[in-house]
Amino acid sequence: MPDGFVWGAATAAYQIEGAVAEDGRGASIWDTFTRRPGAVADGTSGEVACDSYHRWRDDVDLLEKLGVDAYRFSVAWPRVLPAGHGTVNRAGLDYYDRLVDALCERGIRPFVTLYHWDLPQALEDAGGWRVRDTADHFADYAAVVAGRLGDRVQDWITLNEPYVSSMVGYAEGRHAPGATEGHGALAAAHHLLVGHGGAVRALRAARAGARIGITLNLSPAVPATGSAADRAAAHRMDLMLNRQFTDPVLGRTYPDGFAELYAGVSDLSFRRDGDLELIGAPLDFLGVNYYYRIHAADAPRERDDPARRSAFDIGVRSVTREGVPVTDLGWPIEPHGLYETLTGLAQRYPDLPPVYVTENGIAQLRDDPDADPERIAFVAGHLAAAARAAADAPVDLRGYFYWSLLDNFEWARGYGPRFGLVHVDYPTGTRTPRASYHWLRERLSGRTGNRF
Ligand code: GBH
Repeated sequence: MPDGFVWGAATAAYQIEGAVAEDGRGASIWDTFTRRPGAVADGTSGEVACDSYHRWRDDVDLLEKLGVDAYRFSVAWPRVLPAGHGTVNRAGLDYYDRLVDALCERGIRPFVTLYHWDLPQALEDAGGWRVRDTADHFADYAAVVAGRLGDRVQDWITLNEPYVSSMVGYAEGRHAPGATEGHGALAAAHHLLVGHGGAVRALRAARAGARIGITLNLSPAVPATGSAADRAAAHRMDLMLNRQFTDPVLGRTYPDGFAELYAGVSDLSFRRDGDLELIGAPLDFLGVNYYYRIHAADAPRERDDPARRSAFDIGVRSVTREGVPVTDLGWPIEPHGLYETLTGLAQRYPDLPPVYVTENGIAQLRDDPDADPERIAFVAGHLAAAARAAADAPVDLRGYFYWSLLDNFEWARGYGPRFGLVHVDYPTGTRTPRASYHWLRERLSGRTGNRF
């Protein structure tokens, strides 16, 4: 990788912090959702998680010894604004202030994600992302965080994976807030993007030198067979998963065929004049989270009546292809999908900003700090694919963040899946670096002059 390439590791607040009722933090939709019976596979929550709210010094030590240039973490909105807007909770900001200081002291560049799915419950009670007010509150929250951390933080990520916050949370119902809506979920997706645009504007106003991006989870949707029906299914999946987000953000346009896909489900009346200018304002970088390709097969819709359909009900089934290796979670391992994602972006969007891979990683189910040979091959394979994409296409690839520094709370799947370079023993909080951590440390230790 070129000089100046940023090597990092990533986490998210609700997945690692714990301390959900400490120092004035308000409730988030994940505190509520995890109490719903059956919502989380093992019945757990982020109540304690990795206890990083108390053990953050250990995390910073691990990052420093790893030798990374950067750490991507998220700020919990309900720690900063317990009701989502209004009164600022200084104690919540103090936590991130200390963390940022410690990172800067060690020469580790903070990449701050402002929203990694933990919406204040009070805002959900007022309509959540279905309503435009939430987008306005998000922009105000961004300004508050920038006001406190912006003298040391330059790199900001507004949203993590608005696809997941909207479509998995409000349409599929597998994530908080656990709704299965049509129009409401599409409105949520749109308002997330409006919130992104508002936050970009607020951050630029607050900090002249800010570098601002958004992180999208992108998966090439490839037809399971050559049939016309499967090809059409892959196209529908691409619209819902990728282009609903990339077209407005990178192309200042709504995707062709989107209104037809959701005819009868939603009239898209939440779109307003001026939204695309706001959403599509120039960015300093795009964050790409890549995990897998989707092999899409045509499938019957769950509901015949579009008025009763969830926005997830688009008549597509994800299938596993014979001969494609999978992770312990059943996710296909296809580094070439990252190549396709990056080159595809460059092809479709002539003004593509610099790109960071802000997440890429592999989970194992075994609770064993000594087992992770697959992780090294996974990372090496995806790095090679990303480098090939940057060589073959106009992709200005600036960095790679492994997901995750630590084993952590994997949302609806609880604590079973372990993505960490570092094993966490949850009962004691003990952190043990895995072989892949040592492998990466050795690779990074050979470099010179890459620190900021
Ligand atoms: C990321 O999402 C998240 O940003 C991060 O918080 C998370 O820990 C990490 O991935 C690992 O999952 O459950 O097999 O039905 C990645 C996008 C979208 C991937 C939903 C999993 C469900 C597939 N995710 N998808 S499955």
